[in-house]
Amino acid sequence: MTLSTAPAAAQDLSTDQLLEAYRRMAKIRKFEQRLHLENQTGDIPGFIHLYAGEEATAVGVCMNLKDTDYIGSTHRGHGHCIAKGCDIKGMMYEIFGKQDGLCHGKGGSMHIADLSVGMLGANGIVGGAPPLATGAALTAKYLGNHGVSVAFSGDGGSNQGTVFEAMNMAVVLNLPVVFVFENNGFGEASGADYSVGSKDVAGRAAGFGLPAVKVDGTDFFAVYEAAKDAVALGRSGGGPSVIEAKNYRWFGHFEGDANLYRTKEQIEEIKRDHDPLKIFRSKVEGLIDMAELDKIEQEAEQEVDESVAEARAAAEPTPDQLTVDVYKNY
Ligand SMILES: Cc1ncc(C[n+]2csc(CCOP(=O)(O)OP(=O)(O)O)c2C)c(N)n1
Repeated sequence: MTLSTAPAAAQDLSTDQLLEAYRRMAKIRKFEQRLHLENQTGDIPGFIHLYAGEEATAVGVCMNLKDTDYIGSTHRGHGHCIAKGCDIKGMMYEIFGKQDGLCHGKGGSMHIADLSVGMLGANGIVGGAPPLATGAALTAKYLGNHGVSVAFSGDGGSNQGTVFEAMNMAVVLNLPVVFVFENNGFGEASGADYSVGSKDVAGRAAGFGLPAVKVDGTDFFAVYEAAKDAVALGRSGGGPSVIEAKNYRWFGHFEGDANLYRTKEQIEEIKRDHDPLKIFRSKVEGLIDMAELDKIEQEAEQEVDESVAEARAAAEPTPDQLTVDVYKNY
């Protein structure tokens, strides 16, 4: 593919930014593939929900954000964390419940947070992110700092009352928040075509007076373009908006899910035809040397290897550390 036929966003982004986007997607993929194996050893406390297959959505959105912007995430939050800049080692320590984890081993996979990069937290409460991100957007508006926040939710999460309330309040107060719905087709084992009454997640936005777009969530460039517009709208005082990103999850709902609601062939087809990393490669052909992308994947794998080895060997929280930071001190 030549420069002239590359997606508009590929020309908008510098080579360094394109490489960074691929680096974040490759880190997510390697991190999740490795966790799939590590979980089988029984050494990871609690549940994990893997994000592999959805990389282009988190990275396409977060490449438009600064550290001072906030995101709220879901139970499937590792990809959002990595896309927003969380340290992989700090995350791996956290998932293994170690004292040097990003939340000192007390959050685990579903509660990783790092305010230093604007990550408000993964969230075990489905529909938990929209109220939090709306609150962060209210803070940004009040401070007048041009900050924007993003709420990630799934198609299942889109049915929650918390989401409706947050969208309504965001419109009423004209807040700089982007509601991103990752429609991977399932909430646990229930198809979105069953559980979303209107069958149209983005279509609900109109009922709240919100502009909305639907994008191919496996195409980094499609997501990047949509998020660029939505973030610019919020930053310039234009208010909230909605993005529905259609994507696919490669693994089960949680690690341990027997995946009985889809066939092996369907999962193979998803991996073959809807791989965000392969799609990215096809779109930057002629712009970027594929060997550079191979190298990025090797480096990501090495970083993940090291993080697992270190996390396994690291110390657990001591009993006195367990009671610190549990409640806010006023
Ligand atoms: C308030 C609440 N209700 C139900 C659950 C149980 N639960 C956990 S994940 C999930 C499905 C979420 O589906 P979706 O929002 O589509 O996200 P996905 O898992 O597909 O990423 C449900 C119902 C929960 N954690 N919180």
